[in-house]
Amino acid sequence: MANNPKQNEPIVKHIYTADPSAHVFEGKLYIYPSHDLDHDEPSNDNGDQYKMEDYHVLSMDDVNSPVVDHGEALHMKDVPWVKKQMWAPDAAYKNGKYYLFFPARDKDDIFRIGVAVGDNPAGPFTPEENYIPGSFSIDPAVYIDEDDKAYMYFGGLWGGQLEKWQTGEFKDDAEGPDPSAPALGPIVAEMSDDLLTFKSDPKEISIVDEDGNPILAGDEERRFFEGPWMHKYNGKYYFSYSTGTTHSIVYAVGDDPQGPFTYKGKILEPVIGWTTHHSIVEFQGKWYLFYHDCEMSDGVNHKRSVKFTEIKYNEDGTIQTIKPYGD
Ligand code: FUB
Repeated sequence: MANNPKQNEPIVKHIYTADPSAHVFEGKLYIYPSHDLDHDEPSNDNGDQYKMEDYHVLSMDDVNSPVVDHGEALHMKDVPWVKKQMWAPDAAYKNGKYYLFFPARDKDDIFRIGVAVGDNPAGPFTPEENYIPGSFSIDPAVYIDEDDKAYMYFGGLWGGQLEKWQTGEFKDDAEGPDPSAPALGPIVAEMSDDLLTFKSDPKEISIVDEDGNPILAGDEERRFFEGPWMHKYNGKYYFSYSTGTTHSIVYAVGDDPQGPFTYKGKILEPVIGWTTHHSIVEFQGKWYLFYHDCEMSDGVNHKRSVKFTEIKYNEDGTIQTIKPYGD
């Protein structure tokens, strides 16, 4: 199935897609989205409406080419540890193999992060028997640095269960910090060379303001909510994420892939729909933001569509804020 998208339009219209992780593999753009199901059940703050069951991989030869849907690359029925809700995935290439990383609820209803391996960027992918030991919460993003070290960033509040892990163990009734306390940070773990396990224990990332003070939990315009992404630009590490309740994609910059990161600003203003989730990729000399919104479904939060648009940097390395529907 092929669709010829323009920027800021759904890249495919035959299925609902969300949470796009874009990568350049074998000279093409590959997009790893969530596959939203077309149902009419009610929504809640726990995200039960996001009941995705499989992944499709999309690709484009270039940004003016048709988008190819390579079909189902992984279904939850083939993943022994998964009970439900295959949420935002990512992919990586290493050691001649392609890796699909994905969060899902395990048989105890706890979000974990799994990995599946294949020979082709479009899949199919063969899942590991169990989730990555020590993994928790949602929204994995794997970044491989120029020195070949690989890091997984992950975490998400509310339905993503990050609040429940503050003691290092899952506590079902745990609440987030007081608004005046530092916000919960996203999590990073260095990965083993085969990308199947964590080399070190996952640790919390610090995001600070321009004075070096931690961003507070009550600072909902700037605190991390979900959807981490890492990219490098001019030798600096750009850590970007969704602010959830205030619906923006924002970013913070640092000198180390594991942080700390200093908050810099907004990349994407709110889109139609509650969630916002993105990735950033350099392709053929330009930088692109892949994101999603609910325009095609007239605002149904769990029926989202992936779009993309070019991003521009200022001379000082800051990113120009995108208004998804113009001025
Ligand atoms: O797609 C389900 C969840 O919605 C993702 O994991 C979040 O990032 C949000 O986009």
